[in-house]
Amino acid sequence: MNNRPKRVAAIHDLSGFGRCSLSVILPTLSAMGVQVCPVPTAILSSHTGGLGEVEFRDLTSFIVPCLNHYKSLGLEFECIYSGFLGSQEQIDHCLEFFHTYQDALAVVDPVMGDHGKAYRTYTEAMRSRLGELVQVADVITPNLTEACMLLKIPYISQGLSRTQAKSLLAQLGELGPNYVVITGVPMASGSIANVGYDKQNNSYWIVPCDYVPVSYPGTGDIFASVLTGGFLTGDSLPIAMGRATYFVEQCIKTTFSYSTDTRHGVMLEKELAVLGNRCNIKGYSLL
Ligand code: PXL
Repeated sequence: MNNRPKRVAAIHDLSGFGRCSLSVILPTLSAMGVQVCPVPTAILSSHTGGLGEVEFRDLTSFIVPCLNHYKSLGLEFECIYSGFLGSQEQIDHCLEFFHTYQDALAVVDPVMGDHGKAYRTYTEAMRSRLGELVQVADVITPNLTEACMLLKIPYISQGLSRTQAKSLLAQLGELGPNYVVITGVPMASGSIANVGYDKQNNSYWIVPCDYVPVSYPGTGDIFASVLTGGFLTGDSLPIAMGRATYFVEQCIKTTFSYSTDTRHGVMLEKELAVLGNRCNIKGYSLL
């Protein structure tokens, strides 16, 4: 019997300042007892959300040689998890990773934008090719902006009915993945919720979030990481969603109480221990 921790290859950027991407993915998954092998797509001095001129080094030429090294070692991965990409070719390189490890859980966080707008470095060509990654994914975790981009529909700025939310989830499921979670969805009832779809079991789920009047970078990365860690340690979809929602909410509420500059991200350091308690799960219900 092999009882080693589950192993994830995490193909994301490394942003030095601002608490996003690999800077938060590594500690989050490690705290959940999952081994993370970072495959950096780019190195940045900070995230691109309003911190001025960012130093950016593209690592496109690194990804395939890194994969080849792992293949030569005969390394096994239980999950391949992709996120922020630095160039269009990196989509092909991620596809190579997913094709090499066919049995691994394929998690694609289709990082492209937020609040109805694309991130600065995401070109139109990159956005249109991201669908190829979604096709091979088992799990996708777009926010509402990214969900609309993937479906090639205008950003929905008014609250969604339950029927509309289900329809978006089902349409995203038709693109390929078995599990779809859309984060930060404003509902017509006035609440903000994370909504999910398990295609195989034809079940739709909703986890309402407590409203906090601020937004921090990196919370999508933390959410997707806790969701992934949950799946790898035996959670069902609604339990993984409840766990990820609870943890991100704790991070946001703690950080908000300090009135810090939102561009600095959430105080993950203060909350990581919470992940060790497997009972911390936000309530979920059928959508
Ligand atoms: O959290 C998403 C993300 C990842 N990587 C970089 C970013 C952002 C969001 O702003 O700028 C470099």
